[in-house]
Amino acid sequence: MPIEPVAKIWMDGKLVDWADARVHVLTHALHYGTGVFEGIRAYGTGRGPAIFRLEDHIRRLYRSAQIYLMEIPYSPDEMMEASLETVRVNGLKSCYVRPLVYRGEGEMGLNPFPAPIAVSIAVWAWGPYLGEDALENGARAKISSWKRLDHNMLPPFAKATGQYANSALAKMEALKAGYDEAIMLNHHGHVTDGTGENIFIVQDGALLTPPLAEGCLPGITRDSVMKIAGDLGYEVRERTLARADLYTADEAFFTGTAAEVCPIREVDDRPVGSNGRGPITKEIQATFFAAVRGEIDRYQGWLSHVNP
Ligand code: PPE
Repeated sequence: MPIEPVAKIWMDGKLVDWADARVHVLTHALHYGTGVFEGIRAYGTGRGPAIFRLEDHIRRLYRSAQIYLMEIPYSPDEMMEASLETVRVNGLKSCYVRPLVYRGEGEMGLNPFPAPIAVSIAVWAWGPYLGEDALENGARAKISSWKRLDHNMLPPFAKATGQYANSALAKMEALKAGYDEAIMLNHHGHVTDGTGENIFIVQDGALLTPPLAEGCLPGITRDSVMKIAGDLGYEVRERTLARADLYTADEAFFTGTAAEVCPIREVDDRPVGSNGRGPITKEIQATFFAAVRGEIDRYQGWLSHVNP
């Protein structure tokens, strides 16, 4: 679905009209993938919209920039304030928030250093990433023939624009084959991530997710779910997963800012558990949605309210 324009986008310190938020065709990042970004969501709460784990997302943005030797010309506090302001001025009850730091126009060639650093923050309304039906009944996933990025090739801990060509190849392959999402293995054949999600399985009542060093993005939803599951009394372990662990799991689900907590009902045509949303997935999903909407006191600290 095409995104619905909003009023304003934050660009290099100023709010500009949606239609004016444009870049030149010789923008360095457009040619060489030299950008880092974040994906954040704001949810409606009893006190108006609140951005979920804003500080953690902005911290990860600075880590991505650090990996790519990019100096962000604003402080983390300024980036947080600008994110809140962009949500506020557009008047949306809930939305996705996309800060982007990229090499702009003025220089071409593979040396990125001379290209100036530009910063933008856009917001838009974004519904369920893998569809409403998948949130309830589960997504159908396929192991990709495309391997996930390796630490010494393109560091999976960075959320960099160019790295997503890897995800796009895997996503297209899965969609063309009739699946909703791809799951990528690393060069050892271990499970890493979906194209834009971390992965959990439930086995004998415990939650298992691959250790980050396997090549996962250090997901903030992953971290939230680990905390929520622990608080609900479940054992949570980081453990290397092989593809057959997915085939034989009692339950499986994706986590991500865009994907939220989304059950996986099938992997490579094998039904996972009951071939739908499992009971533990359902409980964690419900708790997650209550937390982001400000309905659970112990998780209030994760919210940054847009209207103080
Ligand atoms: N792994 C990958 C590869 C990934 O891109 C994401 C986020 C995650 C895990 C989950 O991380 P977190 O959002 O912090 O829980 N993917 C973002 C981009 C989606 C897009 O299509 O764009 C997101 O969910 O915002």
